[in-house]
Amino acid sequence: MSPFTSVSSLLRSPVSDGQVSLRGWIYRTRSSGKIVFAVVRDSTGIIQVTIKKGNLPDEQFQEAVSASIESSVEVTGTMHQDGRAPGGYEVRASSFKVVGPALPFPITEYQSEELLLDNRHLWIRSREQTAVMKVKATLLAGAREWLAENEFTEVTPPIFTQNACEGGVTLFKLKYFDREAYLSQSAQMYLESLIFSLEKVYSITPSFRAEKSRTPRHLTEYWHMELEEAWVDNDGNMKIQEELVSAMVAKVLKERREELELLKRDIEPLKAVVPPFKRLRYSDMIELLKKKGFDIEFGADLGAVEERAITEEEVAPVFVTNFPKECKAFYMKEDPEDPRTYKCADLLAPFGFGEVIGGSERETDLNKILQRLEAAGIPEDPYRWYLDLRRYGSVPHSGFGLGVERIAKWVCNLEHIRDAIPYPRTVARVYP
Ligand code: NSS
Repeated sequence: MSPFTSVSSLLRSPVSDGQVSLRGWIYRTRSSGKIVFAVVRDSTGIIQVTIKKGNLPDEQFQEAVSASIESSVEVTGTMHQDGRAPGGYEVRASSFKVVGPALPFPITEYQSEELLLDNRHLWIRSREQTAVMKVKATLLAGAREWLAENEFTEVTPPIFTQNACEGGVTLFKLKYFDREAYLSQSAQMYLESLIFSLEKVYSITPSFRAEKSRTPRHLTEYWHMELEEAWVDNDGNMKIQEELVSAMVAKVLKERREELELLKRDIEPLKAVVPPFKRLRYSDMIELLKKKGFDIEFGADLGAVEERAITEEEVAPVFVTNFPKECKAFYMKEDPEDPRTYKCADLLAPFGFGEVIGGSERETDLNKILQRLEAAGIPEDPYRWYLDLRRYGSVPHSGFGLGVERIAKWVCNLEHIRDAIPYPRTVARVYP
Protein backbone atom coordinates (compact mmCIF):
# COMPACT_ATOMS: atom_id res chain seq x y z
CA MET A 1 0.00 0.00 0.00
CA SER A 2 1.21 3.50 -0.77
CA PRO A 3 2.43 5.34 2.31
CA PHE A 4 0.92 8.50 0.80
CA THR A 5 -2.62 9.65 1.51
CA SER A 6 -4.60 11.89 -0.82
CA VAL A 7 -5.49 15.39 0.36
CA SER A 8 -9.22 14.76 0.19
CA SER A 9 -9.02 11.66 2.36
CA LEU A 10 -6.80 13.50 4.83
CA LEU A 11 -9.40 16.25 5.12
CA ARG A 12 -12.28 13.79 5.19
CA SER A 13 -10.85 11.74 8.05
CA PRO A 14 -8.13 13.77 9.71
CA VAL A 15 -5.62 11.71 11.67
CA SER A 16 -5.02 14.07 14.55
CA ASP A 17 -1.50 13.79 15.93
CA GLY A 18 -0.80 10.59 13.95
CA GLN A 19 1.79 10.65 11.18
CA VAL A 20 0.67 11.31 7.62
CA SER A 21 2.48 11.45 4.31
CA LEU A 22 1.29 13.24 1.23
CA ARG A 23 2.65 14.31 -2.12
CA GLY A 24 1.69 16.83 -4.72
CA TRP A 25 2.65 20.23 -6.09
CA ILE A 26 3.19 23.54 -4.34
CA TYR A 27 0.13 25.67 -4.97
CA ARG A 28 1.11 28.71 -2.90
CA THR A 29 3.99 29.39 -0.60
CA ARG A 30 5.19 32.11 1.72
CA SER A 31 7.84 32.13 4.37
CA SER A 32 8.63 34.35 7.28
CA GLY A 33 12.00 33.68 8.80
CA LYS A 34 11.68 30.42 10.65
CA ILE A 35 8.48 29.11 9.14
CA VAL A 36 7.25 28.27 5.66
CA PHE A 37 3.54 27.99 4.83
CA ALA A 38 3.18 25.89 1.70
CA VAL A 39 -0.21 24.97 0.32
CA VAL A 40 0.12 21.63 -1.44
CA ARG A 41 -2.21 20.53 -4.22
CA ASP A 42 -2.88 17.03 -5.47
CA SER A 43 -5.59 15.75 -7.80
CA THR A 44 -8.09 15.76 -4.94
CA GLY A 45 -7.65 19.11 -3.21
CA ILE A 46 -5.35 21.50 -1.35
CA ILE A 47 -3.93 21.42 2.18
CA GLN A 48 -1.61 23.67 4.13
CA VAL A 49 1.77 22.36 5.17
CA THR A 50 3.82 24.30 7.72
CA ILE A 51 7.52 23.72 7.76
CA LYS A 52 9.17 25.06 10.88
CA LYS A 53 12.88 25.38 11.39
CA GLY A 54 13.97 22.95 14.08
CA ASN A 55 11.21 20.42 13.41
CA LEU A 56 13.15 18.82 10.56
CA PRO A 57 16.77 18.68 9.36
CA ASP A 58 18.11 22.12 8.41
CA GLU A 59 18.80 21.28 4.78
CA GLN A 60 15.17 20.17 4.39
CA PHE A 61 14.01 23.46 5.89
CA GLN A 62 16.21 25.33 3.38
CA GLU A 63 14.74 23.23 0.58
CA ALA A 64 11.25 24.29 1.72
CA VAL A 65 12.26 27.97 1.87
CA SER A 66 13.43 27.92 -1.73
CA ALA A 67 10.81 25.54 -3.16
CA SER A 68 8.90 27.43 -5.87
CA ILE A 69 5.29 27.21 -7.01
CA GLU A 70 4.52 23.98 -8.93
CA SER A 71 7.55 22.12 -7.54
CA SER A 72 6.54 18.55 -6.76
CA VAL A 73 7.04 17.56 -3.16
CA GLU A 74 6.73 14.75 -0.63
CA VAL A 75 5.84 15.63 2.93
CA THR A 76 5.51 13.71 6.19
CA GLY A 77 4.11 15.28 9.31
CA THR A 78 1.26 15.42 11.78
CA MET A 79 -2.20 16.89 11.26
CA HIS A 80 -3.56 19.67 13.39
CA GLN A 81 -6.77 21.64 13.37
CA ASP A 82 -6.29 25.22 12.21
CA GLY A 83 -9.23 27.42 11.41
CA ARG A 84 -7.12 29.68 9.16
CA ALA A 85 -5.92 26.88 6.86
CA PRO A 86 -7.97 25.85 3.79
CA GLY A 87 -10.05 22.84 4.83
CA GLY A 88 -9.50 23.64 8.51
CA TYR A 89 -6.36 21.52 8.97
CA GLU A 90 -2.66 21.84 8.48
CA VAL A 91 0.16 19.34 8.32
CA ARG A 92 3.20 20.19 10.42
CA ALA A 93 6.14 18.75 8.54
CA SER A 94 8.74 16.48 10.07
CA SER A 95 10.16 15.74 6.65
CA PHE A 96 10.04 17.70 3.38
CA LYS A 97 11.48 16.72 0.03
CA VAL A 98 11.38 18.38 -3.38
CA VAL A 99 10.96 15.65 -6.01
CA GLY A 100 11.02 17.89 -9.09
CA PRO A 101 11.89 21.57 -8.75
CA ALA A 102 9.98 24.09 -10.88
CA LEU A 103 11.28 27.05 -12.84
CA PRO A 104 9.36 30.29 -12.21
CA PHE A 105 5.85 29.36 -13.32
CA PRO A 106 4.78 31.36 -16.39
CA ILE A 107 1.19 31.63 -15.15
CA THR A 108 0.51 34.04 -12.32
CA GLU A 109 -2.78 35.26 -10.97
CA TYR A 110 -4.02 37.63 -13.66
CA GLN A 111 -3.22 36.52 -17.18
CA SER A 112 -4.56 37.18 -20.62
CA GLU A 113 -6.67 34.50 -22.23
CA GLU A 114 -4.03 34.19 -24.98
CA LEU A 115 -1.24 33.46 -22.52
CA LEU A 116 -3.37 30.86 -20.77
CA LEU A 117 -4.12 29.20 -24.10
CA ASP A 118 -0.44 29.24 -25.14
CA ASN A 119 0.36 27.60 -21.81
CA ARG A 120 -2.56 25.25 -21.86
CA HIS A 121 -0.31 22.30 -20.95
CA LEU A 122 0.43 24.10 -17.67
CA TRP A 123 -2.94 25.82 -17.18
CA ILE A 124 -4.77 22.48 -17.09
CA ARG A 125 -3.26 22.09 -13.61
CA SER A 126 -5.46 24.91 -12.35
CA ARG A 127 -8.15 23.99 -9.87
CA GLU A 128 -10.91 25.24 -12.19
CA GLN A 129 -9.68 23.16 -15.11
CA THR A 130 -9.28 20.16 -12.84
CA ALA A 131 -12.85 20.59 -11.60
CA VAL A 132 -14.25 20.86 -15.14
CA MET A 133 -12.39 17.72 -16.24
CA LYS A 134 -13.80 15.82 -13.29
CA VAL A 135 -17.34 16.99 -13.95
CA LYS A 136 -16.96 16.06 -17.62
CA ALA A 137 -15.67 12.60 -16.71
CA THR A 138 -18.62 12.13 -14.38
CA LEU A 139 -21.06 13.22 -17.11
CA LEU A 140 -19.55 10.57 -19.38
CA ALA A 141 -19.60 7.95 -16.61
CA GLY A 142 -23.25 8.80 -15.89
CA ALA A 143 -24.09 8.39 -19.56
CA ARG A 144 -22.28 5.07 -19.86
CA GLU A 145 -24.07 3.76 -16.77
CA TRP A 146 -27.46 4.75 -18.15
CA LEU A 147 -26.62 3.30 -21.55
CA ALA A 148 -25.55 -0.02 -20.04
CA GLU A 149 -28.69 -0.21 -17.90
CA ASN A 150 -30.76 0.43 -20.99
CA GLU A 151 -28.96 -2.18 -23.08
CA PHE A 152 -27.19 0.02 -25.57
CA THR A 153 -24.06 -1.50 -27.07
CA GLU A 154 -21.01 0.73 -27.46
CA VAL A 155 -19.53 0.58 -30.95
CA THR A 156 -16.45 2.04 -32.61
CA PRO A 157 -17.23 3.76 -35.92
CA PRO A 158 -14.55 5.03 -38.31
CA ILE A 159 -13.15 8.56 -38.30
CA PHE A 160 -11.85 8.55 -41.90
CA THR A 161 -14.89 8.69 -44.14
CA GLN A 162 -16.06 9.66 -47.58
CA ASN A 163 -19.47 10.86 -46.42
CA ALA A 164 -20.55 14.35 -45.52
CA CYS A 165 -23.13 13.60 -42.86
CA GLU A 166 -23.77 17.22 -41.93
CA GLY A 167 -23.09 19.04 -45.20
CA GLY A 168 -20.01 19.99 -47.19
CA VAL A 169 -19.31 23.41 -45.72
CA THR A 170 -17.61 22.29 -42.52
CA LEU A 171 -15.75 19.22 -43.83
CA PHE A 172 -12.07 18.74 -43.13
CA LYS A 173 -10.72 17.27 -46.35
CA LEU A 174 -7.56 15.23 -46.38
CA LYS A 175 -5.44 13.26 -48.76
CA TYR A 176 -6.02 9.59 -48.12
CA PHE A 177 -3.15 8.03 -50.09
CA ASP A 178 -4.24 8.68 -53.67
CA ARG A 179 -7.85 9.42 -52.79
CA GLU A 180 -9.76 12.11 -50.98
CA ALA A 181 -11.38 11.51 -47.62
CA TYR A 182 -12.78 13.56 -44.76
CA LEU A 183 -12.57 13.57 -41.01
CA SER A 184 -15.90 12.42 -39.61
CA GLN A 185 -18.51 15.05 -38.74
CA SER A 186 -20.78 12.44 -37.21
CA ALA A 187 -20.87 8.68 -36.77
CA GLN A 188 -24.58 8.65 -37.50
CA MET A 189 -24.61 6.79 -40.81
CA TYR A 190 -22.34 4.06 -39.48
CA LEU A 191 -24.46 3.78 -36.36
CA GLU A 192 -27.54 3.44 -38.57
CA SER A 193 -25.87 0.45 -40.23
CA LEU A 194 -25.03 -1.09 -36.85
CA ILE A 195 -28.61 -1.17 -35.54
CA PHE A 196 -29.25 -4.03 -37.95
CA SER A 197 -27.02 -6.22 -35.81
CA LEU A 198 -27.30 -4.59 -32.39
CA GLU A 199 -30.59 -2.60 -32.43
CA LYS A 200 -29.51 -0.03 -29.81
CA VAL A 201 -26.02 1.39 -30.22
CA TYR A 202 -23.91 4.35 -29.19
CA SER A 203 -20.47 5.72 -29.78
CA ILE A 204 -18.34 8.41 -28.17
CA THR A 205 -15.85 9.73 -30.72
CA PRO A 206 -14.26 12.96 -31.78
CA SER A 207 -16.17 14.80 -34.52
CA PHE A 208 -14.58 17.40 -36.74
CA ARG A 209 -16.12 20.55 -38.13
CA ALA A 210 -14.19 23.15 -40.07
CA GLU A 211 -16.03 25.96 -38.27
CA LYS A 212 -14.55 29.23 -39.41
CA SER A 213 -16.66 31.32 -37.08
CA ARG A 214 -15.26 32.18 -33.67
CA THR A 215 -18.07 31.60 -31.24
CA PRO A 216 -18.14 30.58 -27.59
CA ARG A 217 -19.83 27.30 -28.53
CA HIS A 218 -17.95 25.96 -31.53
CA LEU A 219 -14.84 23.81 -31.61
CA THR A 220 -13.31 22.29 -34.71
CA GLU A 221 -12.74 19.02 -32.83
CA TYR A 222 -15.30 18.00 -30.22
CA TRP A 223 -16.44 14.83 -28.48
CA HIS A 224 -19.65 13.49 -29.84
CA MET A 225 -21.90 11.01 -28.08
CA GLU A 226 -24.26 9.50 -30.60
CA LEU A 227 -27.10 7.04 -30.16
CA GLU A 228 -29.09 5.15 -32.74
CA GLU A 229 -32.16 3.06 -31.94
CA ALA A 230 -34.09 0.59 -34.09
CA TRP A 231 -37.90 0.57 -33.77
CA VAL A 232 -37.96 4.01 -32.14
CA ASP A 233 -39.81 7.06 -33.49
CA ASN A 234 -39.03 10.72 -32.84
CA ASP A 235 -41.10 10.77 -29.63
CA GLY A 236 -39.28 7.74 -28.29
CA ASN A 237 -36.01 9.38 -29.31
CA MET A 238 -36.83 12.45 -27.20
CA LYS A 239 -37.71 10.26 -24.22
CA ILE A 240 -34.32 8.60 -24.46
CA GLN A 241 -32.61 11.99 -24.62
CA GLU A 242 -34.36 13.44 -21.59
CA GLU A 243 -33.67 10.35 -19.52
CA LEU A 244 -30.04 10.17 -20.58
CA VAL A 245 -29.33 13.86 -19.94
CA SER A 246 -31.13 13.75 -16.58
CA ALA A 247 -29.10 10.70 -15.52
CA MET A 248 -25.86 12.47 -16.49
CA VAL A 249 -26.76 15.59 -14.49
CA ALA A 250 -27.99 13.53 -11.51
CA LYS A 251 -24.67 11.73 -11.29
CA VAL A 252 -22.79 15.03 -11.27
CA LEU A 253 -25.08 16.36 -8.52
CA LYS A 254 -24.43 13.22 -6.52
CA GLU A 255 -20.67 13.01 -6.96
CA ARG A 256 -19.30 16.42 -7.90
CA ARG A 257 -20.69 18.92 -5.39
CA GLU A 258 -17.24 20.16 -4.40
CA GLU A 259 -16.22 20.78 -8.00
CA LEU A 260 -19.48 22.60 -8.78
CA GLU A 261 -18.93 24.76 -5.72
CA LEU A 262 -15.37 25.55 -6.76
CA LEU A 263 -16.75 26.58 -10.17
CA LYS A 264 -19.37 28.73 -8.37
CA ARG A 265 -22.07 26.78 -10.15
CA ASP A 266 -25.50 27.27 -8.57
CA ILE A 267 -26.83 23.73 -8.21
CA GLU A 268 -30.49 24.58 -7.60
CA PRO A 269 -31.42 24.84 -11.31
CA LEU A 270 -29.59 21.58 -12.04
CA LYS A 271 -31.98 19.83 -9.66
CA ALA A 272 -34.80 20.80 -12.04
CA VAL A 273 -33.25 18.67 -14.80
CA VAL A 274 -35.71 15.78 -14.64
CA PRO A 275 -37.91 14.23 -17.32
CA PRO A 276 -40.09 15.17 -19.08
CA PHE A 277 -38.57 18.21 -20.79
CA LYS A 278 -40.78 20.80 -22.48
CA ARG A 279 -41.53 20.22 -26.19
CA LEU A 280 -42.07 23.24 -28.41
CA ARG A 281 -42.73 23.24 -32.13
CA TYR A 282 -40.42 25.25 -34.34
CA SER A 283 -43.43 27.11 -35.85
CA ASP A 284 -44.55 28.19 -32.37
CA MET A 285 -41.00 29.29 -31.66
CA ILE A 286 -41.08 31.57 -34.67
CA GLU A 287 -44.29 33.18 -33.41
CA LEU A 288 -42.78 33.59 -29.96
CA LEU A 289 -39.62 35.14 -31.39
CA LYS A 290 -41.69 37.56 -33.48
CA LYS A 291 -43.48 38.65 -30.31
CA LYS A 292 -40.09 39.27 -28.76
CA GLY A 293 -39.29 41.59 -31.65
CA PHE A 294 -37.26 39.26 -33.89
CA ASP A 295 -37.47 39.80 -37.63
CA ILE A 296 -37.78 36.10 -38.47
CA GLU A 297 -39.91 33.91 -40.73
CA PHE A 298 -40.68 30.20 -41.00
CA GLY A 299 -37.69 28.63 -42.74
CA ALA A 300 -34.95 30.51 -40.92
CA ASP A 301 -32.50 28.49 -38.87
CA LEU A 302 -32.22 29.26 -35.16
CA GLY A 303 -28.85 30.73 -34.25
CA ALA A 304 -27.28 31.42 -30.88
CA VAL A 305 -29.24 34.66 -30.44
CA GLU A 306 -32.61 33.03 -31.12
CA GLU A 307 -31.76 30.05 -28.93
CA ARG A 308 -30.84 32.41 -26.13
CA ALA A 309 -34.15 34.21 -26.43
CA ILE A 310 -36.02 30.90 -26.33
CA THR A 311 -34.20 29.46 -23.33
CA GLU A 312 -33.19 32.39 -21.16
CA GLU A 313 -36.19 31.99 -18.88
CA GLU A 314 -36.09 28.18 -18.83
CA VAL A 315 -34.63 26.22 -15.94
CA ALA A 316 -34.57 22.79 -17.59
CA PRO A 317 -33.68 21.92 -21.21
CA VAL A 318 -36.35 22.24 -23.90
CA PHE A 319 -36.93 20.43 -27.18
CA VAL A 320 -37.67 22.34 -30.35
CA THR A 321 -39.34 19.96 -32.80
CA ASN A 322 -40.44 19.97 -36.43
CA PHE A 323 -37.83 22.15 -38.07
CA PRO A 324 -38.53 23.10 -41.68
CA LYS A 325 -36.76 20.84 -44.14
CA GLU A 326 -34.54 23.61 -45.48
CA CYS A 327 -32.86 23.92 -42.06
CA LYS A 328 -31.91 20.27 -41.70
CA ALA A 329 -30.09 17.35 -43.33
CA PHE A 330 -31.42 15.03 -46.02
CA TYR A 331 -31.60 11.91 -43.88
CA MET A 332 -34.46 13.04 -41.63
CA LYS A 333 -37.99 11.66 -41.82
CA GLU A 334 -40.65 13.85 -43.30
CA ASP A 335 -43.53 14.47 -40.89
CA PRO A 336 -46.69 13.25 -42.67
CA GLU A 337 -48.75 15.60 -40.50
CA ASP A 338 -46.76 18.63 -41.62
CA PRO A 339 -44.72 17.71 -44.71
CA ARG A 340 -42.95 21.07 -44.67
CA THR A 341 -41.10 19.72 -41.64
CA TYR A 342 -39.07 16.78 -40.41
CA LYS A 343 -39.70 14.56 -37.39
CA CYS A 344 -36.73 15.99 -35.59
CA ALA A 345 -35.79 17.79 -32.40
CA ASP A 346 -32.97 19.91 -31.10
CA LEU A 347 -32.48 19.93 -27.36
CA LEU A 348 -31.65 23.39 -26.02
CA ALA A 349 -30.05 23.85 -22.62
CA PRO A 350 -31.62 26.52 -20.38
CA PHE A 351 -30.43 30.01 -19.42
CA GLY A 352 -29.41 30.79 -22.97
CA PHE A 353 -26.89 27.95 -23.31
CA GLY A 354 -28.67 26.67 -26.39
CA GLU A 355 -28.30 23.56 -28.52
CA VAL A 356 -26.71 20.54 -26.88
CA ILE A 357 -28.33 17.76 -28.94
CA GLY A 358 -29.51 17.37 -32.53
CA GLY A 359 -31.65 14.35 -33.34
CA SER A 360 -34.34 12.94 -35.59
CA GLU A 361 -36.27 10.00 -36.83
CA ARG A 362 -34.56 8.80 -40.02
CA GLU A 363 -36.12 8.75 -43.45
CA THR A 364 -36.80 5.15 -44.50
CA ASP A 365 -38.20 5.95 -47.95
CA LEU A 366 -35.34 5.34 -50.37
CA ASN A 367 -36.91 7.45 -53.12
CA LYS A 368 -37.28 10.44 -50.85
CA ILE A 369 -33.60 10.22 -49.91
CA LEU A 370 -32.58 9.91 -53.56
CA GLN A 371 -34.68 12.93 -54.50
CA ARG A 372 -33.18 15.03 -51.74
CA LEU A 373 -29.62 14.08 -52.64
CA GLU A 374 -30.31 15.00 -56.23
CA ALA A 375 -32.02 18.26 -55.34
CA ALA A 376 -29.05 19.21 -53.18
CA GLY A 377 -26.59 18.22 -55.91
CA ILE A 378 -24.93 15.67 -53.62
CA PRO A 379 -23.29 12.80 -55.58
CA GLU A 380 -24.84 9.44 -54.76
CA ASP A 381 -21.71 7.38 -55.12
CA PRO A 382 -20.17 7.76 -51.63
CA TYR A 383 -23.62 6.97 -50.16
CA ARG A 384 -24.18 3.68 -52.03
CA TRP A 385 -23.64 1.67 -48.87
CA TYR A 386 -25.92 3.94 -46.83
CA LEU A 387 -28.70 3.63 -49.39
CA ASP A 388 -28.39 -0.17 -49.15
CA LEU A 389 -29.59 0.08 -45.55
CA ARG A 390 -32.99 1.06 -46.96
CA ARG A 391 -32.96 -1.95 -49.30
CA TYR A 392 -32.32 -4.78 -46.86
CA GLY A 393 -34.88 -5.02 -44.09
CA SER A 394 -35.18 -1.35 -43.25
CA VAL A 395 -36.94 -0.48 -39.97
CA PRO A 396 -38.22 2.72 -38.40
CA HIS A 397 -35.36 4.19 -36.41
CA SER A 398 -34.10 7.33 -34.75
CA GLY A 399 -30.99 8.74 -33.19
CA PHE A 400 -29.19 11.81 -32.03
CA GLY A 401 -25.84 13.41 -31.34
CA LEU A 402 -24.92 15.07 -28.07
CA GLY A 403 -22.05 17.54 -27.90
CA VAL A 404 -20.11 16.50 -24.80
CA GLU A 405 -18.40 19.88 -24.40
CA ARG A 406 -21.71 21.68 -24.94
CA ILE A 407 -23.23 19.72 -22.05
CA ALA A 408 -20.15 20.27 -19.88
CA LYS A 409 -20.22 24.01 -20.67
CA TRP A 410 -23.80 24.21 -19.49
CA VAL A 411 -23.44 22.01 -16.41
CA CYS A 412 -20.26 23.84 -15.31
CA ASN A 413 -21.75 27.21 -16.32
CA LEU A 414 -18.73 28.13 -18.48
CA GLU A 415 -18.62 31.19 -20.67
CA HIS A 416 -16.63 29.55 -23.43
CA ILE A 417 -16.65 26.01 -24.78
CA ARG A 418 -12.84 25.97 -24.95
CA ASP A 419 -12.79 25.56 -21.18
CA ALA A 420 -14.75 22.34 -21.50
CA ILE A 421 -11.87 20.55 -23.25
CA PRO A 422 -8.21 20.34 -22.19
CA TYR A 423 -6.77 21.14 -25.62
CA PRO A 424 -9.30 23.23 -27.53
CA ARG A 425 -9.06 23.27 -31.31
CA THR A 426 -10.55 26.30 -32.99
CA VAL A 427 -9.96 28.15 -36.23
CA ALA A 428 -7.27 30.14 -34.41
CA ARG A 429 -5.55 27.36 -32.50
CA VAL A 430 -4.01 23.89 -32.80
CA TYR A 431 -1.14 24.48 -30.33
CA PRO A 432 -0.30 23.06 -27.83
O1 NSS B 1 -24.80 18.57 -36.39
S1 NSS B 1 -25.55 18.06 -35.26
O2 NSS B 1 -26.61 18.90 -34.78
N1 NSS B 1 -26.17 16.63 -35.60
C1 NSS B 1 -25.43 15.61 -36.04
O3 NSS B 1 -24.25 15.62 -36.27
C2 NSS B 1 -26.20 14.30 -36.23
N2 NSS B 1 -25.66 13.56 -37.36
C3 NSS B 1 -26.08 13.52 -34.94
C4 NSS B 1 -26.84 12.23 -34.96
O4 NSS B 1 -28.03 12.26 -35.16
N3 NSS B 1 -26.18 11.12 -34.74
O5 NSS B 1 -24.50 17.88 -34.08
C5 NSS B 1 -24.91 17.23 -32.90
C6 NSS B 1 -24.42 17.98 -31.68
C7 NSS B 1 -24.92 19.41 -31.57
O6 NSS B 1 -26.20 19.44 -31.00
C8 NSS B 1 -23.89 20.04 -30.67
O7 NSS B 1 -24.15 19.72 -29.33
C9 NSS B 1 -22.62 19.32 -31.08
O8 NSS B 1 -23.00 18.12 -31.73
N4 NSS B 1 -21.82 20.14 -32.01
C10 NSS B 1 -20.71 20.81 -31.67
N5 NSS B 1 -20.07 20.94 -30.49
C11 NSS B 1 -18.95 21.69 -30.48
N6 NSS B 1 -18.43 22.31 -31.55
C12 NSS B 1 -19.03 22.21 -32.76
N7 NSS B 1 -18.51 22.81 -33.82
C13 NSS B 1 -20.24 21.43 -32.85
N8 NSS B 1 -21.07 21.12 -33.86
C14 NSS B 1 -22.02 20.33 -33.34
